[in-house]
Amino acid sequence: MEQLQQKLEQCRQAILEAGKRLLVTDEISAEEKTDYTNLVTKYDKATQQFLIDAFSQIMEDATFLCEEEDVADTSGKNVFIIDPIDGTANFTKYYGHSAISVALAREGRLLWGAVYNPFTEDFFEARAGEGAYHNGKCIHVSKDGLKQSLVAFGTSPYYRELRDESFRIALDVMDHALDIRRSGSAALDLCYVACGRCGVFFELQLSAWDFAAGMLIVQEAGGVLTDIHGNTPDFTAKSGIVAGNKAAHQEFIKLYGK
Ligand code: 2AM
Ligand code: CA
Repeated sequence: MEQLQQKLEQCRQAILEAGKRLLVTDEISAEEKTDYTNLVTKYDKATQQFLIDAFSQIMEDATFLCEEEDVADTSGKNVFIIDPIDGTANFTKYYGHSAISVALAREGRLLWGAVYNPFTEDFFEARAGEGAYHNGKCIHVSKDGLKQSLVAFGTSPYYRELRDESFRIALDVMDHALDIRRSGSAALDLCYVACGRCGVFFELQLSAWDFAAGMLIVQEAGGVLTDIHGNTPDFTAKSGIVAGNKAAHQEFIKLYGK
């Protein structure tokens, strides 16, 4: 246990160091992946490689499921699920709202999740069974019902066919909630649910690296995270995501669940 604690501290330090390297002021040029909204920069790739190298040194038998470069091996004892920059579009615009997202899974269970926004130095973290933390302080989801809540959402930019449905729900939920927010980082949206800033977050399709770390952080903060049908998603696969405090999540699923 003590040894795991030490290893997680080393992982934390690697994430902080990777974050420092994202505080760039020179020109960020982006390459298109599948289309003009699906961007990657040399920073996404460098951050991913830096973290893979660091975590491989820290944990024996580590394998990786990552957003960039088709890295997808979940066969190891320790599986790291990494989005090197969640919110790349924001990053290319110096928007200050992007995060490194890292989950560690063992034997099919999430063991640790960390989401770090280096621009604001917000470090969200959770360890299974031990609560969720924001910069070292224990966090909890809010107690607000939907009517009193901000609802964060994403538009599944890589799935154009989900755009109308995403906005239909967002438009409709404005009549049931305090207001809506679209931040550009699903990992941070999940952390905002975990610390009570938002009552609900939804996005109709996300990849494992967008939500695995945030999933554990929401759950450990006392929240609920399901797919749009109300089922627990597989954190190594693509899924629609609805996260919230229990009451607001339930109201949301009742209104928009399939
Ligand atoms: P990414 O930057 O790692 O790809 C939110 O909708 C999710 O979609 C984010 O987690 C973000 O992850 C992704 N995304 C991709 N393109 C986007 C865009 N143009 N604007 C906002 N989010 C985008
Ligand atoms: Ca990314």
